[in-house]
Amino acid sequence: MKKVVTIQDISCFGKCSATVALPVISAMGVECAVIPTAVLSTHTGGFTGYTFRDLTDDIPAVTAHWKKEGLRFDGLYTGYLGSPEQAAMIGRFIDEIRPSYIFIDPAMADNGRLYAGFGPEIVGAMKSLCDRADLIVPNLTEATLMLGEEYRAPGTYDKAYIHDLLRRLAEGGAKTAAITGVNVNGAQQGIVAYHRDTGEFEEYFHENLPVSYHGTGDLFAATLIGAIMREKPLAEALRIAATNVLNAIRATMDDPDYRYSVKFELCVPELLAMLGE
Ligand code: PXL
Repeated sequence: MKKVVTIQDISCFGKCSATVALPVISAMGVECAVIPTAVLSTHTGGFTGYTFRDLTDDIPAVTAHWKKEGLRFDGLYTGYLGSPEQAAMIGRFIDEIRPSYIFIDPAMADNGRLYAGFGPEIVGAMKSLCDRADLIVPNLTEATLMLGEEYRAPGTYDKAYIHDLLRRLAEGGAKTAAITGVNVNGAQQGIVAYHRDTGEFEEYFHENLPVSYHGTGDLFAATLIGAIMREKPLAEALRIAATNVLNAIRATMDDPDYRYSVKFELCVPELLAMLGE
């Protein structure tokens, strides 16, 4: 059985980050360890008055203990960080623990804006982590922030623009860069990936559902690393991850509160069927 460690926050209510990664990756037959970057009473997307406990100081201590224990991981998956300083600590985690596959979701922004609570310093910190990755999955907002570009709304760009962003992102060092939430014509949205070594692109486009829920990026990322750990080729892993998100959104569309995330729990049977189980 493969073993992943995820480094991201625990939002006690609201189904995102670690509270999605743990159940989804486990259900996919992959062990999931966790280093929490912060503990919040809820996520920051639409709630106010949430608590926030920063766990930055714990990361070096956990790293030192795990190094002493000789723990080994097939994959590292990082998401939402509690502070920009955590990026450098995760860099040291990579140096000390040497996970075989490094997957970075630079979860910091969406719809043209940084998430509440982040200042501009998070952008360079996330970029430095992305530059060490085997695979990165920024959404278009995160990709443009990391490249110092203006955000462009859906329908105001073409595929050539996305290809250019991907090439420039991968120049920093990431082996494969994928941009999520690409929407060139309104009817469809999808993911476009670029492999730096071969210069090849891969993409997966699907129906663009007319709703939006919090936490879907995290569900996509968790499913993607699960599928990669189950040795699916990237194109198939992208399809499985996107389909799992679409299924979960469809299962939630009777529930109008976008803050409560999607009912991914109802979609585990279909997810396992996509893995061939
Ligand atoms: O889904 C990304 C995310 C993760 N964790 C926290 C968040 C968000 C997005 O708003 O607030 C705490």
